[in-house]
Amino acid sequence: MTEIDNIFAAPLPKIADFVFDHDVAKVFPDMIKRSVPGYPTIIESIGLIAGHYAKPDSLIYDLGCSLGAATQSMRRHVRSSGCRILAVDNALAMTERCREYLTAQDSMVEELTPAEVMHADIIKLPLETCSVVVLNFTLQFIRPDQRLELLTRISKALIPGGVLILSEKLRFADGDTHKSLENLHYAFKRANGYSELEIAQKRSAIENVMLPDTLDTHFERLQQAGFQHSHTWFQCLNFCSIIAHT
Ligand code: GEK
Repeated sequence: MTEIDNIFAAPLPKIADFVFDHDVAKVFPDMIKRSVPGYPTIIESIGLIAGHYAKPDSLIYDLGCSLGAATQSMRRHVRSSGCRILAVDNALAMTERCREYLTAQDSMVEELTPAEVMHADIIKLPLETCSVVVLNFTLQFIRPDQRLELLTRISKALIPGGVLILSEKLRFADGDTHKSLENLHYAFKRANGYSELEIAQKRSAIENVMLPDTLDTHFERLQQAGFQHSHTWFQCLNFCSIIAHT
């Protein structure tokens, strides 16, 4: 079902801003695994963390779900009775395929937590009371001036004891640290078979679309949004994941 990512393999006359269209959706599992250090570990661990914090009869959100990798992991790990997962994305190419993946999972595994897929913009989506929210590499695609408002709505929707799992690519205020980890990230991509041209063209396509923050900015913003305590639980090179507690 999944194909090899060669979207940026040939020289492009003009590099347009990156969009989550059908071409990307088709190769997405390969693209994200070869581009994000630690992605398989993060996905498996999101299931584990959600399983630990999900309360019985509660809602779990996967916001910016893409093809639902985090949702699939949570469906396997969440064992509290009466939970359901809502996986949301504003790219139709993603939500259509995400439904197919979840149906395939249903046919292969028994006793999964029920999940629904919704095509919606998470900036406009009213959030219901919930116990776990996942933003797995999604916030970095939200306009910076809209990030605090979104996180504030999430912290208000979460029940006491609920958590947000926030994974992001990081920027570093210290130039040397930033350069060193960025270079190692390129080494990671090279080791996964991406050429110099692919790396350079992808960087140009994504630089106006995906805007990473520093870890300090994340922690300050989470506090402002109403989270009591936040800490990282994972970092590999310049990619990290945070748990924010209500
Ligand atoms: C995973 N979480 O595999 N509303 C809804 N979705 C959005 C919005 C928005 N406003 N903006 C961006 N997205 C996934 C990976 S990918 C990360 C997440 C990456 C969606 C966008 O359509 C895309 O599917 C996703 O956020 C980001 O666990 O490609 O690096």
